[in-house]
This record gives sequence, structure tokens and C-alpha cells, in this order.
Amino acid sequence: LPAFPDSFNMADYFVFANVEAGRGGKTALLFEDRAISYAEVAANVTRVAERLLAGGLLPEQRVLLCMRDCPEFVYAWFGAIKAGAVVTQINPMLPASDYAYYLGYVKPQFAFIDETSMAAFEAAREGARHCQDPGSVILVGEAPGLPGFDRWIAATEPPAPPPWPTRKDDPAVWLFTSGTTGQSKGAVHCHFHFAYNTEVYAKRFIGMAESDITLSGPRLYFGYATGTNLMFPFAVGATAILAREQPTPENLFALVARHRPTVLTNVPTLINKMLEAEAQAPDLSSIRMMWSAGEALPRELHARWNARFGVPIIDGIGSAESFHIYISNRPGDIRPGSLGKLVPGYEADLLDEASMPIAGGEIGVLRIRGDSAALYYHGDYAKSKRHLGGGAIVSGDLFRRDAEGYWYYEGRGDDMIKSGGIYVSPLEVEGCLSEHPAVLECCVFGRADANGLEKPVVVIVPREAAGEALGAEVLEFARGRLARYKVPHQVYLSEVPLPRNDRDKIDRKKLREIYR
Ligand code: 3SK
Repeated sequence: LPAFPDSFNMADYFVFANVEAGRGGKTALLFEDRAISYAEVAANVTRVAERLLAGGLLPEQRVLLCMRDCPEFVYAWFGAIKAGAVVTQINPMLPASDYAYYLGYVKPQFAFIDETSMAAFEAAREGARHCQDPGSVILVGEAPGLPGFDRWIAATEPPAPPPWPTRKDDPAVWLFTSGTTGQSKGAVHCHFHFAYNTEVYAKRFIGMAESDITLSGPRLYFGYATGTNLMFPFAVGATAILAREQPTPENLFALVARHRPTVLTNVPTLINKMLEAEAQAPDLSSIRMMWSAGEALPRELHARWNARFGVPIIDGIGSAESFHIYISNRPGDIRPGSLGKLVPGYEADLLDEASMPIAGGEIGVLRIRGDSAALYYHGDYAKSKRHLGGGAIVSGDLFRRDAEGYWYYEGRGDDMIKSGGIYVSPLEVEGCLSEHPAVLECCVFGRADANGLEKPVVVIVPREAAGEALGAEVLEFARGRLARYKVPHQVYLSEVPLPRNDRDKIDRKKLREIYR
């Protein structure tokens, strides 16, 4: 297993190592019409670290990033790390109430924002205790009253003290769990966690190469993309494409045509949108693999993608708690419907309701161990005790493993439906209903019937406007394919897309509230 020296800063591992290895002239980032070299990235990372330290930043204080994808995101991210700070990163498109929560929870010493997040962030700052000093909020762009990034980074006064010599076990990043209400928690990670997963997953298991050019639908604030579109390419001296715009099929197709990426990071929702888009036969032939994670990839969607584009989908599962993916398909070993195999470097077992290991092909709660497991959730002892500790994560996700060692996701424990005394996985029912040609997307959850007994119900977004008859037709379809107790008792047709959280995962909690 990879080991790291006690004195370790991950900015050295991901950024400065490239310059030391003679790759200073190689393109690290492609952004708009610029190609930015590793030497330029390293110089800007150094400057950000100096400016933060000159501004009074102390080791392990938090720096908050709330901006769209751009080179400044990268400079601020690694600059804060190099300076010995702890990076926290959030979606730049949230309302002020969410930023008020994050300001109070993170208590950042500095924040980097951009024109997208500025109005809501400034509104939240009015009632906050942190980030009140002039100069503690740096704006990528220009606006009166806030230091613009370009002028801030170019300043030379006051002089900066040397960066703090971090240790591998020092806290480096909080990755936020997917909260749907803004109450997400920071899973605390130390410096070497990121290098560990990068070594065992990105380099050894996936085979990321210096020749790779990466592009991502999900944005960098989501740990999934921080890995696949920043850390993984940087760890091998590859090139990452960044774009400020929101990811749409049209934007992605245009970036693929322009830069010819070899690796695309994606999520099922966007994969579906790419298939639905009107675009004239986009040429995806440069892409050697496309990641899918973040939520379950329906088998039917996988098949439609294969038939249309043929780019191999690498479906895997990771989490904020593990930093990144620990069970995955891999190039040359893809089993549709499965999440693939356990990444060597991680250990996994399945637990029953009494937390005892189970054997065979039974469904159980996954316990994963590995050296990228979060230490704890900041400010939440009870949640930390429940889910984290001693290098292990027990997230509440349900899995099954077959005799050949392939893993299958069965949903979250608290999403399981007990129908007729038997557990029903909503994912299995959704997978089946998605195969009906009129179903664009659907979500299955449990709801008490008139007798107080839990039964599956489904909300369906039809591909085209549909009459009530579609409900009955879909149920007939399900009856021919599923055991009786798994067939939904009620179908709701929705004209609007299913609600999603800020990382594009279906918000089951909100749906349950709507269809109470
Ligand atoms: O949250 C997730 O779904 C995820 C997936 C892959 C890698 C990292 C993360 C946080």
C-alpha cells in the first residue's frame, strides 16, 4: 500500500511535483482560449499561499471556496493547502440562507467568491460573524468594495511568512455530505487521504495517464469532480479542461469538439440529457472512458448510452466520507448494472441489522475501510460515532456482492421499503420502470396505505406529455417483470423534472413530502 512521509503537503504532491519532474512547460489547464502550464499554476499557487499568510492566515484555519470552475479555483484551492489552511468548497449557486449556514458552520478566515455567488454571499455576510474584515473575501471578477483576485494576488505588501510545514495527518479539506436542506456536514480529511485514493484508484486501478485530457460535467466544488478533473489529472501530469458555464449537453459537446478530451466525468442525469439532446451526431471518439457516479446508473440508461455512443462507462461509488471512489468498474472490466469490484487498497464487508458480518449474496449495509476514510464530521459527535471511526465508514448504503466479486448498489438503508413484510429496493423497481419507453425518469419510495401499511409508490416524469392511461400501462409493464409485492400501488405523473439536490442527486426526501 502507498505510504507517505510524515512531512507532507498535498499541494507538493499534486502541483509542485510536476515542476520538479520537468513538466513545468506541460499544459495543466485548458480554459477558454488559454493553455496554462504547470509552471504557471505552481507560481499562482505560491502567490495565493503568500497572500493568505501575509493577510494573517494561521495553520488549520478554514478557507471557503464558493465559485464556478476556473483557473482561480485551482490557485485558491492549492494555495490555501500550501499555506497550511483547511479548504472547504461549496456550490456557487445557492441562496443566501445556505451561505449563512456555511459561514456559521465553517467560520472561514478567508473566502473566495465570484460574480455568480457574490449577491447571495454578501447578503449572508451581513448577518455573519466571520469574513467581516476588509480583505477577507476575494472576488474573482470586479466589484466595488471587494478585492479583485487579480490585484489581490499581484500585491507584494505586506511580506508573507513562510508556509506552515504541514504533516500528512494534518487536516486539509472538509468535504460536505450531500445535504438537501443546507445542513450538510463537513467530513474532515487530512493531506494524505487524497494522495492515497489517487494512488490506489486513479493510478493503479483506472490507469490515468500523462496523455489524458479530462473534462467534467459535475463542477469542481463536488468532491467527485475535484478528484477526477483536478487531482487525478494533476497527479499524473495530464491536462484538465475547465469551463465556467453550467454543464449542458450542448456545452459539453462543444468542449469535446474543441479540446478532444480522453476522459469524461459524468452523472446519470446528465448522461440522460446528453442522450435526449437534439445535437447532430456529436463526435465523442476521443473519449476512452466516461465516469458515472453520484447516483445509481440505471441499466437501461447504460444500454442506451452504449447503443448510441459506445464510450465505455466506468460506473463507481464514492462519497464525501471516503473522498473518492472505492468500488468501481474499470477499463476492460465493465459489468453493466454492477458497480464493479472493490478497489485494492480498500476492505469491505456487509453487515446485518445487528451489525454482524453477513456472507453469501445477501443484501447488507456496507462497511468500508481504507486510508482515505474521513476522521469525523466537524461539530457532530453523534453522527461521527454512528458512521465513522478507526479508518472505517458505515454509511448506511445497502449492497450485495456476487460470487465473482462484483458489487451491486441496493439503495440507502433508510430508503428501503418494507412491503408485505419483505424489503423492496426502490432502485430495482426504478430500474425496471425506466425500461418502459415512455418513462424519462422516475422515483420510487414507500408510503403508508389506508391501513397504515407501507407500500411502494412511484412518481414518473414521462418522456412526452402523457394521459392518465400511462399510469395503468406502466403498472401492467411492472407486473410482467417484478414480484407482486414490488409493484407500486400508486403512480403519479409529473410534468416537471424530479427535484434534485445541489449535486444533482434525486431529492427523495422532498418527493416524499410533496406526495405525502
Ligand atoms: O458523493 C458522491 O456520490 C461521490 C461519488 C464519487 C466520488 C466522490 C463522491 C463525493
